[in-house]
Amino acid sequence: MYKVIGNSRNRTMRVYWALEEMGMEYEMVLVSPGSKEAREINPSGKVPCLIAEGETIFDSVAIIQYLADKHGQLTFPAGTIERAQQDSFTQFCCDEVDGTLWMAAKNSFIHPEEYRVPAIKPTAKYEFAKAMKTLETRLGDNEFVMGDTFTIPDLLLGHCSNWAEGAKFDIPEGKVAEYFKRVANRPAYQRAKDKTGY
Ligand SMILES: N[C@@H](CCC(=O)N[C@@H](CS)C(=O)NCC(=O)O)C(=O)O
Repeated sequence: MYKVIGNSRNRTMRVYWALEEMGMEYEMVLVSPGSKEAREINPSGKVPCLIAEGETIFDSVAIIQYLADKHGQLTFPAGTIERAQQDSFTQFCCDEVDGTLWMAAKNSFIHPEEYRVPAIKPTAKYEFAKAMKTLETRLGDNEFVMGDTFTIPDLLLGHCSNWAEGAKFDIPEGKVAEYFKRVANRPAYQRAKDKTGY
């Protein structure tokens, strides 16, 4: 059975959600980010980690794309044009959405106080707003970023939208807000939240 290292208050939720989408069993090994226990598994102390087939994988995107490829769900096959387009949305999410939220978080409460630059927050909000405009254009009238099919970047963007709301970033009304609602209402996300007490 898969072992998921981390807890639901961070990017580990992406792994729980992906496993719920795929109907897989998993064991939750509750470990806090940056803790001694996390460092014993991942030298950086970061979560999530996944233990699969006796090996450890770090990084939420690597983990959920591995699961998707392995089980042939939530993804287009490697080597197809659709997969390249799907991966482009994944990179967009990592660079422009997750990266921006993470920059704001690091400078609000993650870094030691003397290394924080709280004045970065307006810049982060500006970058986030730009990313939301790009998302609106790229999404168009599609249900999900790849059309009718829910894939890995939808899950990542859905997770980031929840993070953004918590961090008081503005989600533009209209297509983007409706898309985020659609993604967040997926039963698998609700199950992951219920199971992990989020
Ligand atoms: N790109 C990585 C980022 C992992 C990451 O930064 N995780 C945070 C929690 S969401 C963490 O463990 N932080 C602890 C630390 O940076 O010491 C991923 O997607 O898994």
